[in-house]
Amino acid sequence: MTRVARFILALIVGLALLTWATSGVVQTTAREWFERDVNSRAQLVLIGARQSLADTWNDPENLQRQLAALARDEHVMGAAACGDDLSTRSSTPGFPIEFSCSEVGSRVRGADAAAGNASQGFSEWSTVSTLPAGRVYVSAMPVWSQGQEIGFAILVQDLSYIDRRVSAAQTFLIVVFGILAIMAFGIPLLVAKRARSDWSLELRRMLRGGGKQSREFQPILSDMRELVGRMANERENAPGLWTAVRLKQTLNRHLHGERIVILANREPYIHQHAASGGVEVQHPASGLVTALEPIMRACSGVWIAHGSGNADRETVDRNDHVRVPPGEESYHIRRVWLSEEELQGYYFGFSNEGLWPLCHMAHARPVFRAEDWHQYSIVNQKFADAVCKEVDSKDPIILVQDYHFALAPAMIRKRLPAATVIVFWHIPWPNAEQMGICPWRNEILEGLLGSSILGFHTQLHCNNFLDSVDRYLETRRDQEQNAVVMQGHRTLVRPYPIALEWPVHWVETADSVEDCRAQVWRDFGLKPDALLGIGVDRLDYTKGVEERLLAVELMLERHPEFRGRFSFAQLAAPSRTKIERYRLLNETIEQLAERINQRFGKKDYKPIIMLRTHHEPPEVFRFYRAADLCFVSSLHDGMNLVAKEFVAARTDLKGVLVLSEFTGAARELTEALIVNPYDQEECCEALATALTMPEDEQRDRMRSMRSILVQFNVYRWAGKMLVDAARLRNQERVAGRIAERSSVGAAI
Ligand code: ADQ
Repeated sequence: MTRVARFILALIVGLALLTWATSGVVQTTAREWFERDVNSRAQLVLIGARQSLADTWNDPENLQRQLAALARDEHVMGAAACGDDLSTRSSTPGFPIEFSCSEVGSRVRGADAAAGNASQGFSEWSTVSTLPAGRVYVSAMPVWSQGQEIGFAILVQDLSYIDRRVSAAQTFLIVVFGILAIMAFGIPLLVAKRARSDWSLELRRMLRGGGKQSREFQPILSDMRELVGRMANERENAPGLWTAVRLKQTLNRHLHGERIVILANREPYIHQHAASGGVEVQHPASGLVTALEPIMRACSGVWIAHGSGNADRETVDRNDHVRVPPGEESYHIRRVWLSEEELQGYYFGFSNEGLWPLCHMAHARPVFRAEDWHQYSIVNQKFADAVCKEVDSKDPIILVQDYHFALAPAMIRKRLPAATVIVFWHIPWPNAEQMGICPWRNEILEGLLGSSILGFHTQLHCNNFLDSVDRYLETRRDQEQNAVVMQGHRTLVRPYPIALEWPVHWVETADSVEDCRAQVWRDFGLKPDALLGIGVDRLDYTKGVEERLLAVELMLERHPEFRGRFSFAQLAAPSRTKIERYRLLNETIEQLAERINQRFGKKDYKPIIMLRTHHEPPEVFRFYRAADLCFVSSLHDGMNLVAKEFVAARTDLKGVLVLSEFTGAARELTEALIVNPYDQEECCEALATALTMPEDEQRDRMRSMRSILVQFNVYRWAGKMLVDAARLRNQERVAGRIAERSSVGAAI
């Protein structure tokens, strides 16, 4: 029983007892009062009538009339006149026979004797008696004539009306108590209900941030805020799955629906003139785009990028905006146009012939040209200006992507000092010695230190960056926070290993594994018992494609059982073809593939299937799902998303990943066959092991790697980074307010 029910029951029992006790008292008291009243009335009546009775005592007709006059009162049942010999001289009709003159006379005389009167006369007497019709009050009084007692008169009064009145009074009392009980419960209940609803309305209004905050709510409000904050923090750090919805909710809490601004060289959708006429949309082969596009779809905002497609200008509005993804249109791209000269110096020159080989240990010598550096600076400023135009507050959150924009963070900070700039460096960061060879190393480091947060894939890359700063700049290092403080501005340096969306929508929409396999087998004329390995890359020397093909060649040499059975399909998206080193790579790869095909190929068997063209994601995923193994042999790679995509594609838990130890991915996907791509023997054996691996083992390894991808997905990656940025901005806002107040205080 609830506490309230117990309280109500106790109250009802209490009130019932009180009503019962009160009604008893009321009954007794009322009855006494009424009877006393009847007694006095009887006396008055008899005293008043005594003389007239005496005068008509011997005149029976008049005596009868006198008695009838006495009985006219509605409560008098009858009256009688009795002689001194106790005979009835006269009585009204219907006088109760129970009170005959002889009966009452003995009592009247007896009363006189009992009163100690020695005479045999009559005295006053009264009693209450019960007749079948109800209770009556009987009173008698002597009658004198000329000083002589001549008899007595009897008056019988009806008392039943008293009982009726007493019972009516009792009923009234119970009704009054009932009404009181209802009011006693009802009114407080109504008042409490009203107060509670007013209270909760007021509280809700305040929690939503409206209304005046009354003092009585302060303690509860601060408790609630603390609780809500704690719960939200727990949810953000909870081990549960990060999804697009969770990311959106987290960002809404921290960024209150603000737009996200991304600055990246590559746009996620490129408009190209199709050979058949018209315009087609292309999804570029880029790890950066693969990772960031799901974030934009989830959160919306603007992606600022170089408009590189030959139909890009035709598809933008007058602000150079185009809404994407086609059909979904959840965010927009702002295209920035670059001249040939700018593109040559900034993109092909300094970014890809300077910084790219500088940051990757792939033994390609970086080329640093002053003109390239000049264009790099100009273009960084151009993009920084575009960012400042697109933001809609003075302290926006801006995500700057990759090595193309090392100078932009400081340029943005100069124009928007309160902006929170997150830079994510998608490629490795070299050690301090290597960094030292760049003639503009200081400018690059200072440019990056304009950011609020600088993210890398691994802790090793963070350490390399911090070492470079220590070596070349005058800064202060905050060891505890892993931050660098330069001229009062702090930059946090953190690892945020990049990941894939989960589930990957290309996998969700793909055909079954069996169908993918059947399609690939049909397209390339593979025998039913054939085994297929794949490599998927932009054609870049850091990806170790040469080393990969050499390992396949060695494997076919060492393991003749795979000749005629094993084919390796290399999907190679042409990349940076304007650069000599990339053109050379194209030729080398082509020649190498030809040589292996000549050496081991037959009329109906081609060991290397070279697919040197861009493939749209559905096609790439068809290969992932069809293959027996995927070989990622990067010589140095920030993360490498191909490795993760292959694992994500294998919903059947089959297939083996052979992965270079020099990728960031190798730190997470430890159940892959990890190899040193420079070690041809090791790679050759790993390929053979992969092709003979029992299905049970394949499943165990796949299951374990997939569990990592589910948890550490791109929503978590973005969520962690953006929440860190939002917290940092909050701290800076508070610090700004404190500084403002203390400067006002000092001025006073
Ligand atoms: P990338 O060097 O571009 O990325 P990677 O991470 O492997 O390398 O991503 C390549 C992407 O392009 C994948 O999504 C893949 O499917 C796609 N792709 C590759 N070849 C393709 C082809 N032939 N046709 C079509 N699509 C193809 C940089 C860094 C990486 C880092 C990412 C993300 O160099 O180390 O993992 O950024 O931060």
